[in-house]
Amino acid sequence: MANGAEIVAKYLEEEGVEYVFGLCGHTILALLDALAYKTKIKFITCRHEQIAAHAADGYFRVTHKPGIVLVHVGPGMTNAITGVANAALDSSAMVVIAGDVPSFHFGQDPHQEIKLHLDGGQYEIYRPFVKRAWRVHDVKFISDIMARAVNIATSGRPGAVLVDVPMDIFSKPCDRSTENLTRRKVTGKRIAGDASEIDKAIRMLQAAKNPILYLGGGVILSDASQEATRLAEYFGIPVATTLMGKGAIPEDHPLSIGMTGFWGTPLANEMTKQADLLLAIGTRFPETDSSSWLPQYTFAIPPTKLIHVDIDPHEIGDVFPTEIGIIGDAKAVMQSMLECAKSNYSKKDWVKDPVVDKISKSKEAWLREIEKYQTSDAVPIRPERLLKVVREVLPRDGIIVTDVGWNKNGVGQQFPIYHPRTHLTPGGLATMGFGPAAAIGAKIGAPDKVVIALVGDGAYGSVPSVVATAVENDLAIIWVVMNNSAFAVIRGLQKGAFGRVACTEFRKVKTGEEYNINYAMLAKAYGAEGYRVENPKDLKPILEKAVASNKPTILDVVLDPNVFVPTTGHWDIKDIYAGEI
Ligand SMILES: Cc1ncc(C[n+]2csc(CCOP(=O)(O)OP(=O)(O)O)c2C)c(N)n1
Ligand SMILES: [Mg+2]
Repeated sequence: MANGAEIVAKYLEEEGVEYVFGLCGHTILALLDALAYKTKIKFITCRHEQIAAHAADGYFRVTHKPGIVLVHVGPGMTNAITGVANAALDSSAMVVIAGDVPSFHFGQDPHQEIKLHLDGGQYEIYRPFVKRAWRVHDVKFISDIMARAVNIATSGRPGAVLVDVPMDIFSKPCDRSTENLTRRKVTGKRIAGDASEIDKAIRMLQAAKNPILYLGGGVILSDASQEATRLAEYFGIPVATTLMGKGAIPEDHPLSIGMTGFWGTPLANEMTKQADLLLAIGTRFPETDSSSWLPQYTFAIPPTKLIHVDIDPHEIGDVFPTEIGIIGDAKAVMQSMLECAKSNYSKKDWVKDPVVDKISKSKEAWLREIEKYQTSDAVPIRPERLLKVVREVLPRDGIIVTDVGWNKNGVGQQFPIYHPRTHLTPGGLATMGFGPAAAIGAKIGAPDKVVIALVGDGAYGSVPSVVATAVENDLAIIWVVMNNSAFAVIRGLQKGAFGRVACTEFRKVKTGEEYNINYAMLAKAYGAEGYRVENPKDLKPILEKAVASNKPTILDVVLDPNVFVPTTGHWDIKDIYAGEI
């Protein structure tokens, strides 16, 4: 007879799970044993549960298979929260399995129980961000709950779920059969949109003078890039994206105008603002992509008319009034839109359309503005130069993982992405620490692709042990650390609003002297390769060498700390600091 842990392990294996990310604790030993000795599943030991959750998130983003996280009660569960909430907000499918204190000791202060408001109630702290949190009360329900957990995490708008298992339940024998554990699987996930609304939408699109197709992360989640490109090409519609939507259409496509918002491209902000019709697919119009929703910067809705397609009804009409709001899967809806277009209208000969010329001229003008920095030989190195070199070395289908800071904002604006699922970034929660850790899951999910994590020194310093997991598992990840001895993006906002600096730079407190960490030496201490780069001319050969070596490597790049990503949109926090709104 199998016990609870063996049933979970068997279920995961039947479900096709190959990796579980986590960190041990006494409440999960039964499951660790079952995974190791009763299945082929590999447990990826991380040195912190936040890292494990980000790694599972990165794995999902690259493979679209749910990320499975296994953590211990108490500090294990609480450490994982940041990574789970980050995944939840970016709609990554994730199943968190947590060991809990023995069920018959609930309320008795067993080791690591938190019960200030509820006996045995610590799993409740996940409720605000998971789609569902289960507590397994009886071992006979464990297989059903696991199947429902995977269904909920992976269906509709993907997200995170929690299965909390008191440790005695892992060890309880269960006489329920372990055959056909996955019989409850959802097998068809494409929710079609309302045909008459799609028909109306296509009529509006055909009649529009200067429409824009606006693609969010939902397009990538739905694997709908081809449909998006075809739809854009059918009507010759320029395409803008959110940060999470980058790569939904190749950014060197003649109709691509880049990312919108605070750190967006000037062209994307200008064209979305002037559009008479916006067809938005799979986006929640987040604040930074929408310039705090102020009409003078990115979106002026109204007068722009909005057609909004999303799988989650909560998003329709949430921030902007909507002409047509369609609930449905991005790929299914765009397929129907294309069919509707083909039966009613002929394809536009968009290649010679003046808008294509306008896009290309504007892109060239923007490039001319940043080119001098991209080719600058200045020491310390300009961040633009580093981004340019990383893009040149990274294959078209290579994966770039970013964090928060110059890396995220700069990549959003100045780093073209050509394929879906090759740009991984913490969109919603904007979590410092995501980039270094998500790269682990990305490389495990796509072992044949080059994976570069472009991250700040603040971010790398918050999760330095990621490299240990890479060395243990032979993961040839390259972390390019943008080392500027500061939480520079926050310091930039601080300087702009307060005119002076406090607590945003890395300095020795007594002397005020700069405190700069050598991450190349840290890499070597962990048994990885490490290079410190101070001269821009060394960047390319060293990065190429790192790619060719196929070993975990840190490139510690000393950067000019006083360069900011140009902002072409708006963020109202400056007005908030000034007490003006
Ligand atoms: C966990 C977490 N804490 C704080 C923040 C606020 N924050 C946003 S960017 C940033 C600075 C990041 O510094 P670094 O990684 O060195 O990148 P840089 O800005 O220097 O390019 C901070 C602290 C955050 N996003 N996440
Ligand atoms: Mg920094």
